[in-house]
Amino acid sequence: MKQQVINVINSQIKAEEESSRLYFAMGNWCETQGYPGCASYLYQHADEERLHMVKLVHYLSERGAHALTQALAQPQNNWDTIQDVFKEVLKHEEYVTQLINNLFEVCMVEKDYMTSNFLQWYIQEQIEEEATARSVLDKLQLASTSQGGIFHFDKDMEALAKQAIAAKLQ
Ligand code: OFO
Repeated sequence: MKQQVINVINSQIKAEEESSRLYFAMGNWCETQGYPGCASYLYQHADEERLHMVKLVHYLSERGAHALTQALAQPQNNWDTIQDVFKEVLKHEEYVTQLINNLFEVCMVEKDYMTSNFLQWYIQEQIEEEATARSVLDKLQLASTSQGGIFHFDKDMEALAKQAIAAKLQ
């Protein structure tokens, strides 16, 4: 594998692990603020991001390269409102999409077609993750306008978390 491709995959490994820690910190904040459903949802999202990281690590090993276990940035730990949390989830997923696009571009320039093929899974995942983040934010904005809306929103997030966990076990 070309060193340039190995380097960008290693950067993505770090980014996925940092995403996992950011969502974990968000889940923890939700748990302390009385949003248990949002906490479950964000904790399971943190687990998913960790799996995205592990998938890249195994890919490098399969190709005879070495994935690095790296020092990570301290994530944000506090937010003013639950709306701020989910606005940031969407912003973060859009940022990850940029990273995946750049990664794909490097593979094309380096003519690493195997890696670009492998990255299709991540491209598809980003379409889904951005769409989910947008629909969660829409629901939250709607819920914020009615009395008791946030309580029901939190229950819906619990259900979403359960669905995602059940889908993983299939
Ligand atoms: Fe939420 O994204 Fe990983 O890849």
